[in-house]
Amino acid sequence: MSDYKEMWTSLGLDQQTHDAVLDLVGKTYQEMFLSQKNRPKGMEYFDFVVSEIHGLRIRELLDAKAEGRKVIGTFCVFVPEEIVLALNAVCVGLCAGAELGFEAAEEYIPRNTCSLIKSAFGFKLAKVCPYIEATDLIVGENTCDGKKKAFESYGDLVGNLYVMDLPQTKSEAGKALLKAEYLKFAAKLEELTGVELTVENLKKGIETVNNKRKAMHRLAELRAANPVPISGLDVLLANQVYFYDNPERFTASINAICDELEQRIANGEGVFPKDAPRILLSGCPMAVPNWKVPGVIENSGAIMVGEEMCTGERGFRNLTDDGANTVDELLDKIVDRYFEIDCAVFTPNKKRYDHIKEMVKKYKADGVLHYSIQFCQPYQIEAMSVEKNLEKEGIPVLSVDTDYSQEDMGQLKTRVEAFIERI
Ligand code: BJ8
Repeated sequence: MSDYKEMWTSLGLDQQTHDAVLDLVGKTYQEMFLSQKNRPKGMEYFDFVVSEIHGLRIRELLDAKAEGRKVIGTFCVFVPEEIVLALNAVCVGLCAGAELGFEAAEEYIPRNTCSLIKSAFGFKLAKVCPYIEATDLIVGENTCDGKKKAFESYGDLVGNLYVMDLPQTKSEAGKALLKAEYLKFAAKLEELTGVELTVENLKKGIETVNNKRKAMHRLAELRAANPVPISGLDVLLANQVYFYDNPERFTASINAICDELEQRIANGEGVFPKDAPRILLSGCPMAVPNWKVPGVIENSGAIMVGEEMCTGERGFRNLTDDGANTVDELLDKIVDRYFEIDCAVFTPNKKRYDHIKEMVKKYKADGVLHYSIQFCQPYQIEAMSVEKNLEKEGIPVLSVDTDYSQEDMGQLKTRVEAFIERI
């Protein structure tokens, strides 16, 4: 670790607060992940990744920069990684999942802003995120009102923000807007990287990201088994690491875990007993180290069998078709792929309800826990429709609103335990 101190100082981090953050992540990880029983051996890779979360990966990013590659930070699964990779840049997710620097953040955004947005400000203001500091460009997006307005002042804070406009309806006009925005984004990145989009580099970018998604599809499908061969916490962690790890190495690690899980299934081996209650998690994204609700679920004897969220199936679900012969046609294929994302900022958003039901069936879930971050209106409002829609069909739903604090742990546990009794 002492090895990295110099690197962190050069990035302008506040050493004391940063040490405290790493300490907290390490302790929480120990309690929630390393204490699990019968974990797949392949998860050792992710233990290593988390232990090096601000170490080795940051060094890799800085090495890439020294070779002339650019680092692009993102906050949303609408940012097309295919284009970033095609232009020889590196893509890293910047969402944070801890309550840090919130008081300072409230100088910029109101107290009743969702924790995901607040932590973006908090991590920057507290000088604890080497990913933010390593970026050449940060991409914001006009999705929910909270993000859209917050990015106005976030831009002043970070100084390298680019904001992408995004549609709010699944209409032809909406699709045309997405295409126009992806064209602008590509031009911006071409200017930044000095690389031009070609059919070859775009196809290569598509292939790399699709491989990552295919590995996640494989992992997801193995969770339909009974007993389930891997905990939901471990899969959520993989989903979180998905956003900042080297894509090829990540894909290989997930495929290695899948090989191991296939063997476990053949042996009838699981992490929880056969017939343990199965829960599908649905709702807002969960960034590292936001493991509170999953931890409560799995410590109460139920197992998570799927995540209908951007750090889950909403993020990796669709592949990009590379069957085209010009850059413009390939960009159309990319637009087609991203336009399918059923984020709650879209209206109407009926397909999301259908997808939740599909996932319940596919992963044989006994119930759905809908998770909304407090003050997230799009997901809080959709939570009510999800509940009505699913309960009508006999699928039990528990809707939970929470933030990044630990204060409601007791209350959460009581509600989750009562829900598990009901399913
Ligand atoms: S595609 S879910 S990553 S916008 S939790 S900041 S919605 S108030 S994160 Fe998202 Fe893209 Fe949609 Fe996915 Fe606003 Fe809600 Fe906060 Fe949110």
